[in-house]
Amino acid sequence: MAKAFSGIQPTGQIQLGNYIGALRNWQPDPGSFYCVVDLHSISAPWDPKELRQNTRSTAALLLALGLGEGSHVFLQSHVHEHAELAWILNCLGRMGELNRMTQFKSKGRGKEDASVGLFTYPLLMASDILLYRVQEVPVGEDQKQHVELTRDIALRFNSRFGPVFTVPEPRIADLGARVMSLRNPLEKMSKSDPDPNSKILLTDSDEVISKKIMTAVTDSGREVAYEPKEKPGVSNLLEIASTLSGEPIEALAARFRDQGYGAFKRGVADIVVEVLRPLRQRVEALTADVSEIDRRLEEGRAAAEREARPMLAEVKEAIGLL
Ligand code: ATP
Ligand code: LTN
Repeated sequence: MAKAFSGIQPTGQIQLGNYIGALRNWQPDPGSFYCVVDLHSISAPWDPKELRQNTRSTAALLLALGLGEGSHVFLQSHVHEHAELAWILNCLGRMGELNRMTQFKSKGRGKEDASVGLFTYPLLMASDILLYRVQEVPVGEDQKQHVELTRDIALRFNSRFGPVFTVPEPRIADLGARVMSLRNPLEKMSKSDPDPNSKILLTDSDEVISKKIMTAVTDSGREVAYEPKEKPGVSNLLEIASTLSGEPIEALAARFRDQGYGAFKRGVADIVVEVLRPLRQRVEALTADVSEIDRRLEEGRAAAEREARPMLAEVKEAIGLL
């Protein structure tokens, strides 16, 4: 069984793309760690009150998914080894390689008021991963480049200072690794998109989910077919329905081919509603008891520290810090 590490930012309410591209593929295996990366989320402007709320609600979701039983759920800022290793990796990472990160290019490059943290963000992510000696990092497509940078840093460190780090692999699903916005199927669905109709939140009611899917932007024509280039809107809905129902995409497309977009969207909405309802109910039950969430995060912190502390000590020793 491969050990995994992954993280999610408390930058807003969790959206369907997070679930399909990442959370759904996080397994509660012993030795795996799943982290609410609160320090990453302050690389863009934030409101303290919202950060507190989003951190708790994101943690509640991970716990509702059962990731605190077997595997561990914790907050990044609770384990100071992350920030400390990040400084060391800041001194090993190179300007050139960080400049090539597409996430930085789209969010920060050329903006005088972008934070320095937005630029060095991938090295904090490398620290998260490398502290836990994991083999796998289950993420959506947009994070692949950051995991590859983590591999490069680990290999560079090991060749210079000895075999300290485990070199991890990204684990990216074949289908659903890039769920697109419901308003613009050429852009990825994103928590921080200000348009509420662009994304389905895991907290949305059945009615709201149905309405958002019924009004999703589709393509010209009326035939339902999986053609991501020519029909990005319809293909996105097919991917969502297929990943959530387990029904192969060709079978779904064949079933709805000649029924028109209205009937197709109703079918997709029913699938999404059925999958999200029980999850939403579990989250609501858990959110009612804040002290229980905090207690379980404390357990996660203790487990994370048991791994991170000796790892950081090994790094410090290897690089010559007394
Ligand atoms: P933000 O809007 O703040 O950038 P985000 O919605 O992109 O947030 P992250 O916290 O950056 O979400 O990502 C958490 C995980 O969800 C990552 O593994 C990321 O690859 C995955 N993910 C995010 N959006 C999508 C999407 N649209 N499709 C598939 N996976 C996604
Ligand atoms: N950068 C990631 C979040 C993240 C992460 C990690 C993912 C921070 N640390 C470690 C996997 C492993 C993002 O989703 N934006």
